[in-house]
Amino acid sequence: MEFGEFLKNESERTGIDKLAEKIKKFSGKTALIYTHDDPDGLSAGVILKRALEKFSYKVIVKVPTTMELERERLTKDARELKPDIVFVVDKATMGYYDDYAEIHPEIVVIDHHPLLGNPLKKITVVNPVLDGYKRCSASFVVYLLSEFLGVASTGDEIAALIGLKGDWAVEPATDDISDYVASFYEKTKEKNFWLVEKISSRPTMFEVKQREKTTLLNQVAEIIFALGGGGFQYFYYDRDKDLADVRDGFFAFENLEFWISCAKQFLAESEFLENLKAPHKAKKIFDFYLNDWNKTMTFMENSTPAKFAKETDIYIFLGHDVKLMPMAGSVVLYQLPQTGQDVLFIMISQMDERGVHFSFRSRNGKIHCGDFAHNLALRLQKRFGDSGITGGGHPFAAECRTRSRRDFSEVMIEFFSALSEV
Ligand SMILES: [Mn+2]
Repeated sequence: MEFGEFLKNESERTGIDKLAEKIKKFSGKTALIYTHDDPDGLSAGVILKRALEKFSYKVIVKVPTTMELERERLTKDARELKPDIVFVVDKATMGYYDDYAEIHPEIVVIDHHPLLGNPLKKITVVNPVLDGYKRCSASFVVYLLSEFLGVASTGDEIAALIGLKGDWAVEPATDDISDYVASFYEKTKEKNFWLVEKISSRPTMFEVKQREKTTLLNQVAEIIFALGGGGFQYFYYDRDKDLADVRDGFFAFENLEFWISCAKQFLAESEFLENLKAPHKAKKIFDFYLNDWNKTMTFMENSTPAKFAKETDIYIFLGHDVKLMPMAGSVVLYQLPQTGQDVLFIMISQMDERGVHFSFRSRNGKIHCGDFAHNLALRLQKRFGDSGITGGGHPFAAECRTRSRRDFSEVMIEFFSALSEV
């Protein structure tokens, strides 16, 4: 199917056509955009802001450090900022968002996560995965909207790509492209080949199954990931006073928006960094990030084979306040020796007041990571009488967190009991 036909069908199916009408109707009004602080959310926010500005909107962008939009935050902002319309982008599709209709009459959720809770009836929702899962991104959904409105440019296409990369819906370095976005990818690949062409350069967090080739798109998505808090809202203001004002993903948003407004072709990631709005600060943050990344990768070389069960080599890594743990672990997972049919990598970070964080990564999911993490959380909840301890995920990746300081030896007793039962 050609992209044009895809756009027409999907706009009808997902309600992008109706949303476009609404956007035109509100021309010249004030919009408040809440977006997620990861590369996808940031890219989606940039595309949406650019589109609304073409219709003379005054646009306010907020990049909260929380995933879901909280009632209190919306209530306060609606009162103080008096927006005419509110967009909630890449921040999950939660059933309880429907109740926010009582806080503001015009709420629009644009998302690509499966619905959690009851279907939404009182607010506007555009989410292509509501009737079945598809690998895509919020940036892609907003890009479709921008195309439908007739205001998308090359910069918006590139922003859509950054979000798709950030959410692993496209893997240009290994030619793994989600079917759902294939017609768009084919179209944009011709135009922006320099961005998705395979190169031998610094491998990124996205080079998991191979480390020989990457693309400039992968490198850019990783830079935006680092500037946006590295998935864990970690901004390096505690290490450098120059970075004192970088407290959430808004810094990354502004820098990405600035670059997208010209979207000039570049030859290396260093050149991309130089062309951001605040290149000096951005470079500092990215250097801190790379330093943490390399340190963690080095620590993880000392992972220990712990057990062989269910045809799986199980390795353990234990460290103190480990930065970027699950991301680095996803790469290390493929470097650990495999003697059986599968490898499971369990990472443990003791984080003092912030508790103990377990990350699980599996190559083939023979031992279900999500079940292990969930079971561990239940054990820890029981031992400490704390329902705030959480754990879960899918077969290949899962997390478990105590979230507050707990006796480390007791946490480990529960962990090893759970492991011994595998
Ligand atoms: Mn996303």
